[in-house]
Amino acid sequence: MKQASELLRDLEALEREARAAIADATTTDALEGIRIRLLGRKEGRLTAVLRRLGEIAVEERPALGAAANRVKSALTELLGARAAELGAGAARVPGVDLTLPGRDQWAGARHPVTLVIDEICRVFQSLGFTRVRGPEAETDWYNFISLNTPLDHPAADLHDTFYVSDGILLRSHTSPVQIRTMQAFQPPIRVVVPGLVYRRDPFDASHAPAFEQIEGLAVDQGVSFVDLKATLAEFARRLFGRRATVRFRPSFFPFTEPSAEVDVSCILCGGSGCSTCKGTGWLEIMGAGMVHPAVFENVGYDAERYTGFAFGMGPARVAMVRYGIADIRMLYEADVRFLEQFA
Ligand code: 2NM
Repeated sequence: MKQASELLRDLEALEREARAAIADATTTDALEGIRIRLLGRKEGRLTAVLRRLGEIAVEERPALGAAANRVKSALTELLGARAAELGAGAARVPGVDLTLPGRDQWAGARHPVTLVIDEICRVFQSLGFTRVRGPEAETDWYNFISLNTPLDHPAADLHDTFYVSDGILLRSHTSPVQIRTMQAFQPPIRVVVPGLVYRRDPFDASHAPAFEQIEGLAVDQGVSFVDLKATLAEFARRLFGRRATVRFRPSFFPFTEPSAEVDVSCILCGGSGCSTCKGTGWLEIMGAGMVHPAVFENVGYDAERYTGFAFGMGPARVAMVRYGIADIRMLYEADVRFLEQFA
């Protein structure tokens, strides 16, 4: 017959060992292993002690049984508490504070200006235009002279343009790509040209030294100002909604004649006047015109045979109006808290 005192010593030793093992467990898997070794139905050490109660004298069983049950419930509670701690990530790992809040995974999002560029290009692609790109470093011939802009024109001034070296500069508009397209292909031509352009402007709320532009060009026999107006009116409806209208105001560009500033009815107030359109009901979005015959001569097109229209716009302006962004510098922020709003 087993001695009750012997069993009690085993029980106390078991409890000490078990408490230490539970406290040292660093994973829920390790903790589950400990639970099985202690309380498992077949091989659990505490289960074995309880079974051995039958080996001791009848009158000693109640006291020992009570002690065994106390140990069992104490260890069960400890296991539960440690499991909760580990589940909550509070385990002690050297050099790592697992109680800190987790970092969100962020998959990224397209930049608001990229979203607008793609939308604008898709609209023109649906109207039969092809999307093309070209170099950002250009010669002064492609950027100015071919476009009927003499180098003594204010736009070509050293103070307004980034010159790389003699006669080489960062393009101030994407028009050189239209020139290259006309040199490479005969009419009919319909292209839309997105890309970065560079101007020596101070970086402030409404200017940036590098910004995205989208220009377009259509050339064929018999292309008229009516085609220009109809194309841009349909563009405005497809981009801004069926109720959008356009307004043409006389303007001047060296490479078009006649030239116009093109306004779109305000997308926020619908034309009644608000803070975004400064009470006018109109947003100044585009410039446009009929391609100057001198430009056609410069690319070797017969200016008697062909006519064409061209236009240009700044997608950053559209993005700012659409998304309510007050300062253009926000568009150059790398802060994901800004970018993830457009995800
Ligand atoms: C604009 C406004 C008006 C334009 C002209 C040409 C070219 F190459 F055909 F002559 N490309 N783009 C043009 C005309 C651009 O941007 C405000």
